[in-house]
Amino acid sequence: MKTAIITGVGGQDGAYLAQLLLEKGYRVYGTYRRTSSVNFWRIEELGIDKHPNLHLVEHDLTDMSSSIRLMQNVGVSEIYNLAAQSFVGVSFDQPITTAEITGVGPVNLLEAIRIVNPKIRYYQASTSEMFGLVQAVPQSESTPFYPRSPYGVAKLYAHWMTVNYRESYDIFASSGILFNHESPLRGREFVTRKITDSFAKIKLGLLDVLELGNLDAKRDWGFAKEYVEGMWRMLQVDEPDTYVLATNRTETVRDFVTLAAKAAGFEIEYKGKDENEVGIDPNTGKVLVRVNPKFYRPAEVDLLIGDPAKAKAKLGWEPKTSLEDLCAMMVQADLRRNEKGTSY
Ligand code: NDP
Ligand code: GDR
Repeated sequence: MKTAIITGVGGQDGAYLAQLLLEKGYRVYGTYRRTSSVNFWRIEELGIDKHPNLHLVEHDLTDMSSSIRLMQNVGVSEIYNLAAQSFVGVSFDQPITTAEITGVGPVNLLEAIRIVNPKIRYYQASTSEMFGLVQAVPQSESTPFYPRSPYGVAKLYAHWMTVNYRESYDIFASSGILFNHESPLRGREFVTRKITDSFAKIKLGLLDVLELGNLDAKRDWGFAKEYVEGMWRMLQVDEPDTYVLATNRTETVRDFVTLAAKAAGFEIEYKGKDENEVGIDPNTGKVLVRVNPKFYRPAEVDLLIGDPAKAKAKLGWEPKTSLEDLCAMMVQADLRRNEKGTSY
């Protein structure tokens, strides 16, 4: 039986990856950090929280001794490092915490692998945020990096350390540069889930208006469940490498708002510009969406669109779910949860 560690099993990707590895017959050690009220709603929604092969263990990415003990206690062949301070917006307010968790945290794991067992295969959750200010499109493995947030800078450090441990110590360390991927399990602070949850609430009379920041930002959004399959494939091939996972389609935040409104049964028309822009339901004249500059970031990543050709050629990985279907799936899940009064 293969054994894997997933750091950040309580997060969106951690939950889907745990489900995938359990289906493949793995024994999975999923790590979470101690907080005053630990919450496993995602693995509960997936129905895997009581799976006999899923073991939940406390571990903090910033504590290297905790990483060494984790690997000593568990005979493991693969580690998927998904834990991070992953919210770009917060990274501007907490740049040092973000550097410690998202930047240095992965090096704690890489060092622990070097010390405990250099044969362990390592996956690093890298990000399209490393591309930042547009240098070329579509972005691929060879596009130059220019991160635009403390989060992007921290991830870029971890990415290069992963490449360096691969080249310096012959460790099987792969880096997946994943573009935005969403799902009903996405955290509510991220824009897609904020939008789908808010339209569900507006529909049910639980919210008046949705306030957002920059509607012009363009993102390449895929379905998270398909992206974790790509992570797994990266550790099954003969050689460690770096791969982009993306859909090669980009849309604005405004486009996603329109799709979500439609999925919730609203029409929407936009009026005004920049911070005065509003989205109005033409049938009722009601303002459904309003721009609030408090959600703007000090620096923005304007355009992301990824080229997943290498992943397709070398891993046989391809995205399948359209943005329309993904958005509708998220709106339906949020309608169900809000009707039951159980929305996380
Ligand atoms: P989430 O924010 O949903 O999950 C991150 C997890 O990391 C949470 O369970 C969080 O726990 C945990 N965590 C945070 N800090 C620590 C710490 N110090 N020690 C241990 N665990 C910690 O992220 P996603 O699932 O969306 O993303 C997974 C990874 O992929 C992240 O590294 C993210 O940066 C990266 N990524 C994500 C993309 C996306 O579009 N989703 C795209 C590209 C990269 P807690 O709940 O306690 O905060
Ligand atoms: P991102 O995702 O920063 O791309 O990082 P997020 O959903 O937070 O923002 C996407 C875009 O939407 C704009 N935006 C808003 N964003 C939020 N969160 N809230 C708002 O109200 C709002 N209004 C407009 C943002 O300015 C941005 O342009 C995600 C995370 O999952 C990272 O961990 C991951 O690495 C990248 O995707 C790829």
